[in-house]
Amino acid sequence: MLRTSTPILKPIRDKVEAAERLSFDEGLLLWSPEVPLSELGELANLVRERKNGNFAYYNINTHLNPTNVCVYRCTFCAFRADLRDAKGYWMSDEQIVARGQEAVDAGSTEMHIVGGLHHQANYDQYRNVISLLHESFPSLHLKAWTPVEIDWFARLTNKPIRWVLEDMIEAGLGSLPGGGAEIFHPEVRNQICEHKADASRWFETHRTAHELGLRSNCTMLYGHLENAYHRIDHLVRLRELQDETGGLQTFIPLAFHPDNTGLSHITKPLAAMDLRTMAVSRLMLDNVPHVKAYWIMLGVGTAQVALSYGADDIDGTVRHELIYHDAGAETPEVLSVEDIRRLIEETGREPVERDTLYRHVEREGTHWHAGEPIAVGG
Ligand code: V47
Repeated sequence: MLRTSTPILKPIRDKVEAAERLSFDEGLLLWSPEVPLSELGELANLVRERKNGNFAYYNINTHLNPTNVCVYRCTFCAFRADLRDAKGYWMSDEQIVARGQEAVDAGSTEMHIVGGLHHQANYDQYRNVISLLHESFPSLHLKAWTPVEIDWFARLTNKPIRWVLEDMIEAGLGSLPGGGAEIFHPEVRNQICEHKADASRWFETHRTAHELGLRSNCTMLYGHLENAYHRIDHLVRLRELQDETGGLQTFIPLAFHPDNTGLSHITKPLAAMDLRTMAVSRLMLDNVPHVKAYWIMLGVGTAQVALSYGADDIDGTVRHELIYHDAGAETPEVLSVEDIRRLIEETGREPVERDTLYRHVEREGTHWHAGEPIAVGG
């Protein structure tokens, strides 16, 4: 029995204890300042422990952003560059292979690959990123391309999304990361990224990926122009996709970082907003197995606390992250496995290394193999 006591939370508390689904309006209520953060955290923690016990997952991973040059101008993005910008780049094959080698030498199980939509790159150049890495490092799981990129590749090739995904799978694609979701509701999306793939294209891409047997993640960018209604709308849309396909593995709430962006006048969300978003997400997404506290974005301290506010995963060692660091993130560039395990253990949770598909990793130094899939409770 929980100790929570705020009267307006009572019906919600009863439903959470009975493992019943919360409605849209109940989700909205969770954003009310009348709902104390600590009680919300307690409820989210109940769901978190029901699903994942005392485990806190991490992986050993490396990022690769093949280019920062981008035809789009999302107002929240500090990473993009124009075609003629001095900071614009496209990675050579040698640089890509060197990054793969560095990843494997560090014991990485996963390469996280996303980037810009270069004005002058053709589809084969993007495909080559995947095939080059897959052929050179077959054990490295390639979690690559958001629906924004897949949609762009469909335009470049004049083919359907399904064709692009099938072709990328043939090249070595292992799963889709959660990016490009931002806020689905057009009232916000049209203000922050009006040109790129809209919500229906995002969902079509993930639905098709799931039909083809891929797993994927999902995200929500919060703390900019959106309000509670837009956030709940976003979560409910994801919950509906998951009811349909069951292919979503992890939800990652992403706090907006304003530095060097077109929205630099906005104040970065603070820990209370981060923890409330984490908890509400865990409570609304009753059918998504994992919720991630991305330490790069939250900061290590808030990520630790988030493990008691609904999160069961902390992402990975993360080498070469650029998107958040370009936007003012002050977190380190990489954490060692010892650091990650210690920061989890300090919270009283048990660290578990997983691969991208949530299988236990058994490891001897940089040699590893994926064991049994991690069982998730109801
Ligand atoms: O889609 C861009 C966000 C996303 C900013 O799948 C920003 O495991 C805050 O999706 N402030 C890409 N956010 C990152 C992403 C991700 C990260 C970690 C793990 C996984 C996963 C996926 O980053 C973008 C956008 O929503 N973003 N700029 C910014 N200034």
